[in-house]
Amino acid sequence: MILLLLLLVGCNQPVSREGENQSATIQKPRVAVPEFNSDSAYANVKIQLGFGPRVPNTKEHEKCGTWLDMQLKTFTPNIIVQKGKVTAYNGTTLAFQNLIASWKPETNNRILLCAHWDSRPYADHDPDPKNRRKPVDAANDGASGVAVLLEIARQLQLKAPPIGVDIILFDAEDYGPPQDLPITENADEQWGLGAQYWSNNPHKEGYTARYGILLDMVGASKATFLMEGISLQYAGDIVKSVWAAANRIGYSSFFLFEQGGFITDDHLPINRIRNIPTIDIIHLDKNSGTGFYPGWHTTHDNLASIDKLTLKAVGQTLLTVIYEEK
Ligand code: AHN
Ligand code: ZN
Repeated sequence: MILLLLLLVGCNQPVSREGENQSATIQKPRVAVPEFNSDSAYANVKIQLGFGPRVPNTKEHEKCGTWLDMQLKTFTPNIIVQKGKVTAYNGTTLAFQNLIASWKPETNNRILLCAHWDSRPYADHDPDPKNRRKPVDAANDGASGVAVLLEIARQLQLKAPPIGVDIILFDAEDYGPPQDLPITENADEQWGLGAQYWSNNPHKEGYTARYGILLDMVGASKATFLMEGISLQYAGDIVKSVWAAANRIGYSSFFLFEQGGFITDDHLPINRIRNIPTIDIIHLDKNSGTGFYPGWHTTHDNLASIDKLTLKAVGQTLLTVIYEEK
């Protein structure tokens, strides 16, 4: 009798039509977003720097590549290591490896997160000319983005995301010509060699994603992320929604609603060749002289420039974007 009554009550519930609840509110649905652990991200920077500069064709680079592969394997069984050769601006053949880690590989509803893991062979913007052919520790320009993505990978293993996610660690981004050489007209093609290769030869035939987010120099103290030009051109709506998420959760001092310059970075081939709208979260600073974070391509890009607060701001923003997605 009680059961019958319950059934009747159940039947009397008004049937909600699709879209009805959403139209009543502009608030995002409240979903549980995991807490990004910035101590873990910081440790990921430190371990990468422990190998030494990760310049392609060196044993430091090789060892770090092996470590990254091992780390990713602890967070998902779906790993593809894409190995190959590319030719640098000076004719040097670089052996590269792009590391691709996937969650929910079966769904087409997916997003792409990426960063480069190689270090620049030359600190060509160092204030001291003696340092300008030394390799860069690349704590910020390389290791920081990878460190944030490794912590996100750990979180993705702890709690399955609502959508498919691919994390790609690109190699051979930063082997562009030193700035004291004359600029050539194919300058765009001399950077992001690993990302160019992947864009032409994705790890799965016909691979695509709804959108992509590239992290570059996301670890320095008091970083400012301006809205980068190529990102706005190809994926303006994604820039705006990511910046809105960051501001909503309290990171307005990092994510500024201000336009920055056009940067040749790994997102360029992903946008142009792969046609995936991809944004670059990159530390731009109009007062630094180079337009980038002040230690860019100098020997000062080392562990001392890394600040956990910045890693947290970027990592928590990305987790918010991922777990609020549907
Ligand atoms: C140019 O200097 C043309 N692009 C820089 C892209 C880059 C280097 N990002 C990090 N390191
Ligand atoms: Zn660089």
